[in-house]
Amino acid sequence: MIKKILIANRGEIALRIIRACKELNIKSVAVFSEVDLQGVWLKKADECYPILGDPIKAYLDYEKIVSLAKKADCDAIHPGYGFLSEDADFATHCEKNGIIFIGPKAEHVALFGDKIASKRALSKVGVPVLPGTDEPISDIDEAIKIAKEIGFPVIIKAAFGGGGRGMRIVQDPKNFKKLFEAATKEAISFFGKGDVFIEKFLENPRHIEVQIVADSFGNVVHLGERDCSIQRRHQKVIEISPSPSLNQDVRKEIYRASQKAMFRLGYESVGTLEYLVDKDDNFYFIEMNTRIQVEHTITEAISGVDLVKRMIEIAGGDKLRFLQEEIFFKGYAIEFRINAEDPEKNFAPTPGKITEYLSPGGPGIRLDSIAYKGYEIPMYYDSMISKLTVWSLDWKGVVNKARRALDEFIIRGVSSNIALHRQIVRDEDFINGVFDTGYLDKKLPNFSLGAIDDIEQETKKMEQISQTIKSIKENNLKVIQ
Ligand code: MV4
Repeated sequence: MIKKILIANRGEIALRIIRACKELNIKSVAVFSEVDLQGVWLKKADECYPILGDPIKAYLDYEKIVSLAKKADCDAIHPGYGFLSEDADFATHCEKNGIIFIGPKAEHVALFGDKIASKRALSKVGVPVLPGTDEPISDIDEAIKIAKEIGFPVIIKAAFGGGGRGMRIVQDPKNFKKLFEAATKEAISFFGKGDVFIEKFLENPRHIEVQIVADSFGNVVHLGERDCSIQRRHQKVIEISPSPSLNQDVRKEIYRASQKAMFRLGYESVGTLEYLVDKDDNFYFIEMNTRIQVEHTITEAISGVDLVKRMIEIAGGDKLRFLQEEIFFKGYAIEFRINAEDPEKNFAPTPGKITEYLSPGGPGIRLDSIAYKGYEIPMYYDSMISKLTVWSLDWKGVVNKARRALDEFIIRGVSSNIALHRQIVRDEDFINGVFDTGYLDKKLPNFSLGAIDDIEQETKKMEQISQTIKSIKENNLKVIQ
């Protein structure tokens, strides 16, 4: 049994993991960089230790982190998402030092870090993948030959890539050489490895992912899918579960294929299979995430499963406490990522002090947030400061509730993407559940994203009220009490 966990992360996910620890009666240890002293999660952890020096390197310094875990008498480390969460060397380093890495086996972290190897492994156990090369390719003439066989357009992807880096779409064979070289160069500079592969390119697919939770006894359960099509520059903005546009037969098939594949591979922990879905509802596996994801909250909302708690128990050697037959999905959930950024300045991050803060609440609202009045958002990390998860019994209901919740949400001092979210939940296509990965780029020019004058409206309303009270008093009017 795990008794004490070090959290190798910061922000809302550190807080989320601390909350899970408390509910499991596990002690939590936070580590923090020089610029994170104001972090609200530090107040909630049982112990906190600083990692001095470069704020960016702090949460990546795994020798230091494992040494702190040992000194603080922790039996496990939770990596959260980002940072060290998908670093197989880190998982191995934990193991070597007698610390449990809360995640999959190091061999699976390594396997799924390689997109070519992932595709090969999943294809072998019956999951559909897009036509393309099943090995890295470096010979340009051969690459063009294969691209012609697949048929243009094709996409060149970095094997160890992410965030859209090292990726190039090729519409015309005459641009192939130039784009192939650019992809390889970018892959080397961002990921240290230049391996690339080629794949048939799908125009504006939907991005659907399946959540898996699996224990070390071979029990594999799926927890439904998330529609992550609403993205900007490969950053997810809104995620939805279940997908409002997926056909029920296809849904069943994508679950069955995912579950079977993870069983056959002996996968353990939480994990997500990412798929592209075309207009005819054909689905193709593209990559696997071996971490707890940002958007896990919507799966928790419709399934009732606490993914972080179950992930910790599985790492401690416990059996999964439910079977597939005991899981029932209820309603719809949407997650809105609230970022401190300026949509009018090309979404540039806006670090700085939050001067006013009012959070939404009420039935069906969940907030995973580190924001508070007075908090100074540091400039060194991701701009996401809050996640608003909204749940309701049906799609129309969840959209209405989201509109209400977003209207309640006030953050001042720094600009945020709340205005963007307010526009999306009023967009007819969104309301009708019609969106794919091309949605946001298409809609952005039509949205007005300036700071909303809700402060002006509020002031006007309050002035009116005090005017009314004044005139009642002046005229000595009787009012019904
Ligand atoms: C694709 C694709 C179309 N065809 N692969 C993969 C990682 C994710 N961040 C984007 N990915 C895509 N992979 C094939 N074979 C479309 C995307 C994609 C995308 C590509 C270019 C520009 C914007 C995009 C937005 C969402 C998805």
